[in-house]
Amino acid sequence: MNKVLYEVRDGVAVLTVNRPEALNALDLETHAAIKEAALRAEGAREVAGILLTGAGEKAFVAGADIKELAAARSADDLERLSLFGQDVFATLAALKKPVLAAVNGFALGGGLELAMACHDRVLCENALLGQPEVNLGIIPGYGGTQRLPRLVGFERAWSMLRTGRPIKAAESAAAGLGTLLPREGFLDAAKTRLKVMIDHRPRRLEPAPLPVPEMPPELELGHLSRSIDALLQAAILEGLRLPLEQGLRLEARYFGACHETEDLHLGLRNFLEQGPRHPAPFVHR
Ligand code: DAK
Repeated sequence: MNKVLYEVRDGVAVLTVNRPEALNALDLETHAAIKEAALRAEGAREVAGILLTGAGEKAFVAGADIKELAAARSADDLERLSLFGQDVFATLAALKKPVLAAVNGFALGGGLELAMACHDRVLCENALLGQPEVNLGIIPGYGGTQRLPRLVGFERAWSMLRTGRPIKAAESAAAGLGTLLPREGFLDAAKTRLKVMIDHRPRRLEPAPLPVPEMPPELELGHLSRSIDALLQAAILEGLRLPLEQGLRLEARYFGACHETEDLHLGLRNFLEQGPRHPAPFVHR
């Protein structure tokens, strides 16, 4: 089965991530298929803009494929996987034709990072957006620590990243993540929005360093891993002082460092054995 569907109509290439049985979670094959489809659309004379969405009613993309992630054997493995994903997302971000993410449901973890790598986003009213990685004993590895603060501002991103709590479509839109659209006729309205982007130059994410407060706010983290939180804080605070590209490389290194903690293994095993709703028994090491 094709993991990314490719369809061109009226000058728009619609790329649909197509793993509805796993809520369109991104495994390596899907990453590669996204890159291939994006480059195909960029090279196609009949295509003026690209719409990226998820198959089914429920999800845009519910994250990286956690089962695949749990199979990584070392920090180097993880850093390599992270750089692979970042390369796919960098390809999307650098396309000359405008790329709009049509976020039609869950956009979690790697799913939100994928949407943020696009040039803009429309958010269906049923969408839920977040970076829940800390629940799994990891930090975002596909650009979330660097792109989210640049889109929604430091304080909101600091809270979303460190607590893992998702936000609904209306709040996401108010925060600057995209434009809210009704469920009825969502994809057609998304295409109309993309046509506006085709006629004007799409805005690009500001790659300059982002100022960070000297004393970032304290947060209540409950059961979440303090060792993972320390790596996450460092990735955010050190990364944002750098231009985007260097910040992304730094994030990949901190992502790899999660492998040295006990909490990564506890968090991933907990997800595989108990599912997403059972809090992991983190030991903060
Ligand atoms: N990976 C793999 N399978 C997933 C998945 C995921 N991220 N999300 C959902 N699924 C699967 C479920 O396991 C389930 O499969 P079966 O049990 O039916 O075989 C199926 O999709 C339907 O899910 P649910 O039954 O749970 O559906 P519900 O509607 O009840 O719940 C939910 C929907 C989205 C609230 C729930 O599925 C959920 O919380 N899912 C996990 C969300 C999440 O934590 N996302 C991942 C965040 S971590 C990396 C760099 C970056 C990353 C990874 C690696 N490298 C450098 C390697 C990023 C990591 C993330 O994205």
